[in-house]
Amino acid sequence: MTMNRTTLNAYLEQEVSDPDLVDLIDRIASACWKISQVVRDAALNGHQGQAQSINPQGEVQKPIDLLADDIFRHSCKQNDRTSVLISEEVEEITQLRPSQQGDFVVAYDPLDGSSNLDVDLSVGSVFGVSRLAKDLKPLPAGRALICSGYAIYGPSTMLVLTLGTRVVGFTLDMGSEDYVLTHPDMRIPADTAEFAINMSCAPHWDARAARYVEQCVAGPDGARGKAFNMRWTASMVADIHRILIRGGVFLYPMDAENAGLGGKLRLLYEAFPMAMIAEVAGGSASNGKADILDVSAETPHQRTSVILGAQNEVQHFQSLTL
Ligand code: P6P
Repeated sequence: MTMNRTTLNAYLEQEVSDPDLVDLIDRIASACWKISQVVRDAALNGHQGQAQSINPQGEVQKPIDLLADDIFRHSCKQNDRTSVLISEEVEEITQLRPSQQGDFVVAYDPLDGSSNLDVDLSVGSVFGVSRLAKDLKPLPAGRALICSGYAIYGPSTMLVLTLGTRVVGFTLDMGSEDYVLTHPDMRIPADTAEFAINMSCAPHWDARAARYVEQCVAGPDGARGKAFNMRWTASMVADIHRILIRGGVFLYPMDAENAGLGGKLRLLYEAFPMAMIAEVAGGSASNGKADILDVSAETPHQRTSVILGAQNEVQHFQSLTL
């Protein structure tokens, strides 16, 4: 039985009226295809190990992070209306063309979770597309995102994106080099019994995060009345993808080690795109106090805590008063 093959191009032609936006998403998809090839051949081409340069987060940049950024940047530049690029790998905001000639803003993490590459675990790229605000403020508002998505480079390469009404997943057909629609409506159930958190941060959590996890691991006789499973891949894309496939909740709560920085994860090119995807898929995304999409972006590499996924779990976390 042959699958009804809806390709990414056919989907975009049907769903997006702005040809320039279709072109931009197409180019981002093409960049992710190229990055998937670089990721697959990393060990063969000496792209593992560490570079000498340091990214805005103060982390040692691996050569492949830089390569992925070049690929992403080059692709977005080919779009006639992309005006601003905001990349995890570059300190400054890149103004490609004056606002009169372009209005798309692309905030992206070209290779998220790259520390997993050396051990052959899934990594990904994350992106959020918005239009320049009227005041030309280059930093987008979360609720102004027009398209968010990620690519996951795992056993298969998938591109998951939303334009605001549905979350759809395309699987890369290596033979035809098409992205084929395989997940036409990805949803996050309101309840779950699976949480994702880096447990080694426990000594640094605030009381609420500690209480939430304590309840999760207390089992059926505990306050939650059910047993929870736990996963942590140290790759946000992989953890969020699992939640979109089988439900769950992802937590990177504030901890004493990251409090001075505002959190571990980055607002513009990790939390905002994933929050839009989560909300459109019927889930929630909070910084522990407010919806992430309502947080105001003041600096390009601003950080945040993230509680994202099953709506009732996010609400339960926020309801824990201590
Ligand atoms: P930790 C990867 O570096 C990342 O930005 C996210 O993809 C991931 O969820 C998190 O950091 C992992 O953090 O503390 O487990 O290394």
